[in-house]
Amino acid sequence: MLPPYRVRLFVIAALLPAALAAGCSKRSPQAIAGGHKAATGPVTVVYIPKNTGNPYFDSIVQGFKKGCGELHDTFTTVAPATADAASQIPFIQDQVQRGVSAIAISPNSPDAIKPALKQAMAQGIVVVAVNGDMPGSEDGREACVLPMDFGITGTSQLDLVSGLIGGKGDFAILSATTDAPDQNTWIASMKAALKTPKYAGLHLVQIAYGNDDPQKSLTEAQGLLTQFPNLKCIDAPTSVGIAAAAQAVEVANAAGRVQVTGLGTPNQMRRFVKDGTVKKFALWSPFDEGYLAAYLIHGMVKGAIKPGAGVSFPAGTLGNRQFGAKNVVVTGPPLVFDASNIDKYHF
Ligand code: RAM
Repeated sequence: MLPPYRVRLFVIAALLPAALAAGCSKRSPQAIAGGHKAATGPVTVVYIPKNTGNPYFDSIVQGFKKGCGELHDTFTTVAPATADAASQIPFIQDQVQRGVSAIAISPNSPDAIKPALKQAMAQGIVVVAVNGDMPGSEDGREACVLPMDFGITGTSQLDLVSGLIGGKGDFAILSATTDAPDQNTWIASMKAALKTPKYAGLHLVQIAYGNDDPQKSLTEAQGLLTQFPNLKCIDAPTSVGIAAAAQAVEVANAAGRVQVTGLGTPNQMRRFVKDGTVKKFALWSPFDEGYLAAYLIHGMVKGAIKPGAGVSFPAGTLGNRQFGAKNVVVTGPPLVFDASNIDKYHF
């Protein structure tokens, strides 16, 4: 008979390998501190959009589902109810606990989520930013999928505004949250371009923030209409904001006097284009972003894709894609929608 403490030791020793194995398989396969090596088991991918209830992100989710389905990877999506700076942190931490192979995220605030993402990477989890990058915090993700070259998004927005109001007049921007990295990149480039002779006739009177919340965006848009009687255009580079701005203009009977443009989904904007409230706006395919990200992530988890400028990789039906600077891959192309083509698009 073994003394009781020996029995305890024996039991611990006997159970230890199984417990360790269970712990390892819960984690990203073959996780190693500060990096990851090729996984051989099933790939589990989670996508964390900015918030729930935004049809734009639903399209990205559909793209992920298609890509992950083709690759036989397991896909799930979770998101906070609001797009606040810190709202994604508990969701990231939860997924680290779950031991997923990869976290794809559309960041609400690079600064706020970077520490949690770094913890994920330290566990061997692949982290990819999707739809918005982490400017200045690129060490919080390994790669990034963007829908277009963000260096020209701002000026293409100004071109839309300028074209709609004859190059002259007051306009306002209705953005999402104050922290949103994509929005802030575009706003900064718009401000810089406004100092150049090409846009000298345009006068930016206000930047309002609707937090990608339909009701707040509507209230902000209505505020702009009352506060600036000479306003010629609202540019909302957010799918939530542009729909709210169009609604505000429609309700105020201001169509024609105040133009609305920006980035929106054809499904949400169709009725405003049909009734003449909105003449033109832009977007890309959010579905393709999710689809491309699924292929990129699968290759990274399996060790077949090592991000680096100039490296190219196969992305299913999208063909080969290539990393640019800072491990960014662009899906594209940007599209401009108006009454002549909107019925061709259903997302
Ligand atoms: C909104 C989000 C997103 C932006 C799109 C166009 O849903 O703010 O970040 O890229 O619109």
